[in-house]
Amino acid sequence: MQRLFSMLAISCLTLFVLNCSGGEKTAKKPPVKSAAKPEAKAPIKAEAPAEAPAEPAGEPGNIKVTVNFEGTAPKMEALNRKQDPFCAKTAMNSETVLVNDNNTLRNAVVKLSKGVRGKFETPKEAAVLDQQACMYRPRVLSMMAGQTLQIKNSDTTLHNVHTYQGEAKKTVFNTAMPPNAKTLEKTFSDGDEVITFRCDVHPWMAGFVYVADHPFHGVTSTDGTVTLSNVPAKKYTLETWHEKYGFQKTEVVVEAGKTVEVSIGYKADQAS
Ligand SMILES: [Cu+2]
Repeated sequence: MQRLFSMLAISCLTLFVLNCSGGEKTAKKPPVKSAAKPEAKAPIKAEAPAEAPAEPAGEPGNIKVTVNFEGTAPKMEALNRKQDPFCAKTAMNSETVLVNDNNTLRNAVVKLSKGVRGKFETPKEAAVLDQQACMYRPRVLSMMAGQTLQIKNSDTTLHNVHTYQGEAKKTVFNTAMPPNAKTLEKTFSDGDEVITFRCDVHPWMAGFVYVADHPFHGVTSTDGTVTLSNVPAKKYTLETWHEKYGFQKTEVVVEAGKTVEVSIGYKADQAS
């Protein structure tokens, strides 16, 4: 996580915001992310976002976000999984950077920045993170603070789920999951955080859970897009996060009943 935050200071990128109503491409300034270190946070901090006063807002609209990737994707090397005969049965490559055929970036979190106010219901259905063939599936997911996360182990080998929060890599929980372990259920009450999942048995295993304090978030998949739906009409800061390339942000204005299209680009050479 420290590496990710340090990258914020050096990221100097060009964002292109494409507004479908105007059809204009406007070069924007590089994303402004404070170089100051974020304040240390307690692992679980109840901010009670649901209690915040609702802001007046018009009819909702939608934001369709495309996360583009410019340049040559780094080669994802084969993982050395020989240490565990169960894992070694399945060949896997690193998945740190997955670029789709349409030059979009997979596994990027897309979200409205912290501070979206309103009464938002916490989803009743659980988010699910599985350990399959000694990989986290999905590798990246987003969920809401207060929502249940079910953590499963579908493998017939021992994993341990070691989670970290924030720059200081503070452990949130660390739980062994042997074969046939009971599903672990966790909730996170601290919104706008990325929780990193690692396994101390298998050092290549990595997963990332973004915890939002509102429902306007998602993760890019094989088409590199996320649509944030039913967003109250007004101006927002939209942020993306990727495990290697870090944060980017831009401004977006949601108009009632319309879908605004936004493109955010990462460059292959921007990572340290
Ligand atoms: Cu493991």
